[in-house]
Amino acid sequence: MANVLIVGDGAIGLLFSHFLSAQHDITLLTRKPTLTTRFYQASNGKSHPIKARLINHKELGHSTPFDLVLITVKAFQVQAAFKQIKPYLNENCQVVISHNGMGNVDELNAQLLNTQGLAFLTTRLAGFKTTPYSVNHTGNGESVLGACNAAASERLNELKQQFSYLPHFSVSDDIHSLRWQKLLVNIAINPLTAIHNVKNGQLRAPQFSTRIINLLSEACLVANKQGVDVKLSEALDQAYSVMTATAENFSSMQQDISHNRESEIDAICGYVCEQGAKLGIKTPYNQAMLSMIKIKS
Ligand code: KPL
Repeated sequence: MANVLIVGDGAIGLLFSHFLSAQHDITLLTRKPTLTTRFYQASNGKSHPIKARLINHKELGHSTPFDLVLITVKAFQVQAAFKQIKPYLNENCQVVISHNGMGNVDELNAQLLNTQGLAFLTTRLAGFKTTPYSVNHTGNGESVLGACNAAASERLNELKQQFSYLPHFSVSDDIHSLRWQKLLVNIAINPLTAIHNVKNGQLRAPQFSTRIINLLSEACLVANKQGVDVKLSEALDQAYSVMTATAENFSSMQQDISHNRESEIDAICGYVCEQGAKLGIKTPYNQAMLSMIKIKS
């Protein structure tokens, strides 16, 4: 049993807290002033209290140093969250990040001791908040964890055990490629659903196909130049199957923009533009999405 800190009580933070609490001591760090019990509701409608100790940043100092920290906040919130928790990690702590989009790995590695691990967890576990304090669990997609530094690679088996209560969980020795695969899906779906205010399934209409092909062509060129083996045809297949599987859902970016929240566009199209500029690849379609979403948020 590990002493686990989960940072962020969004839908994914609550789902991870629920599953990992079957095996570990969970402390859940929230920015909300209310520290009462959070709830997990299964798809069959049964609701259970989540076995976690709720704290806010003022109580961090009263905790025993954590063995495992799972950061579930959005890409642009990770650095600030890490700064808050850094003093409370034990010297062999494993830090795991899980968010849409790329980035954060180099910045975190530069701040960790070489005995502290860094790993990334991609997940297709799905849920939504029915109240600020409860999550409804809607889907059990795969979750895959991979090491992002040597200390995590060396202890990948231990991490595998620690996350074994997550549904459909596995580990990978090439998490960078898996992150790219998820990124390509996000590039095809998230900005267009936010700009046109449509559900994921509506993007299958022919009017969107040229833009989706152009966005993914640019991104695949960047990925290939980085040494990641992805093909445009596979990226398109994957994006259209996610549109079908989640046809009735609004993407996270559509929800962020329609609720006037900051979006993850910098970690999605922004990452492709930034890498494209470094690698000498033009990315006008991703740049257009980046600019349009920035204007809206
Ligand atoms: O990850 C997603 C999101 O909404 O952020 C999906 C559903 C896969 C769409 O890109």
